[in-house]
Amino acid sequence: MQTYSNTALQNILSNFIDDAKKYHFSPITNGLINTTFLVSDTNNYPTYILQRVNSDVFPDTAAIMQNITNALNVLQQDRYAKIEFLKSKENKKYVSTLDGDWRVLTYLNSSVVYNTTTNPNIAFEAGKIISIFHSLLEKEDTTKYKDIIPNFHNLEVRKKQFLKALKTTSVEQKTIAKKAIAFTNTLFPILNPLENIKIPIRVCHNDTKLNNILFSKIDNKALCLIDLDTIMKGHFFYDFGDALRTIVNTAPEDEKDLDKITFNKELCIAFINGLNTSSRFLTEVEVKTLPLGSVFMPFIHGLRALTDYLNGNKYYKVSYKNQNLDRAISLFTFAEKAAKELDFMTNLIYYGNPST
Ligand code: GN1
Ligand code: MG
Repeated sequence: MQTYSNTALQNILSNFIDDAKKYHFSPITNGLINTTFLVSDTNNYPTYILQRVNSDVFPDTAAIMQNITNALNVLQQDRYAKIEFLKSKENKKYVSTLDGDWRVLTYLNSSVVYNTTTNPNIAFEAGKIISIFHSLLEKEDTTKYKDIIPNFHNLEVRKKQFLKALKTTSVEQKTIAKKAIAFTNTLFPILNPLENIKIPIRVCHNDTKLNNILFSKIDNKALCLIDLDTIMKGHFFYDFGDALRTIVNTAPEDEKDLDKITFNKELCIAFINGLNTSSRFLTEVEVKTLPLGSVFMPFIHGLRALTDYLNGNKYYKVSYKNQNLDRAISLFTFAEKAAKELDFMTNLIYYGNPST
């Protein structure tokens, strides 16, 4: 990862505020795409987030900022905490420098994120804030939203990318990835019922993993969703499945000890109870897709990680060579566990009555 001096970052910040020299920066490393810093003042008080957009993944920053602005305008409600992007001195929501586009947003005081949880209250709150996000955006005109990454969660397209990588990768890489490749053969067929399904298109967050939800440090209430770059059209089961895979599994998404990968029913019940607090907007066909959504999302993420491994780790930041492969096997293992719980989830979603 490229490193930046304090002065370089202060210079970028000075495009947005006058007293940039009084701030210092610490990297936030749980995102795999963008480069992010927490900006704190001389009293060590966190005040802003400064972020460089990864232009390989997100070539059109203006389109991203337009989608985010559209959504944030609607999300300004009492039950949803306000996040604001600072305008630059030239009245823009980002500035372009030689090495990319940068933006600054307000840091929410006393907030915290969790990478994983074992706390049902957190699971409940996560479900609740996702259903608030969707109920507020329910009436949005989806045609206003640009496709930031076309076919982001399109399994057919991701399958083609995977098959292409399989053809072009080395024999050695393919041998190392044998187990992960075998997994795909069992999981693809399970997802057939979601193919060509007619289902509403909504404005989705498209990256609702647990650590993209801000919680209050004081009472653990969910405040809002962060990491808004993939706000674009999608299906509700994307946001459902992405959250579920990171809440119901108490291990991180690149966990190597597969025995630690869980489908925790208590957390699942709490998450779905949280969702039910504002989920009246969901149509019958959407409700029907939810159980399989919890297999679809970990699987498609695993497939993308495996494809990136076979391609030589070009897309995701990795901290060691086989991290994408570990992530793929871990995600496939969770997808397989979720596939065994389809009846449990169906009962829970329809009757609120878990058959434990
Ligand atoms: C990427 O950068 P981050 O962590 O917010 C990815 C998501 C994956 C996630 C894996 C634009 O998000 O789709 O779920 O890594 N975002 C993009 O944790 O590819
Ligand atoms: Mg993201």
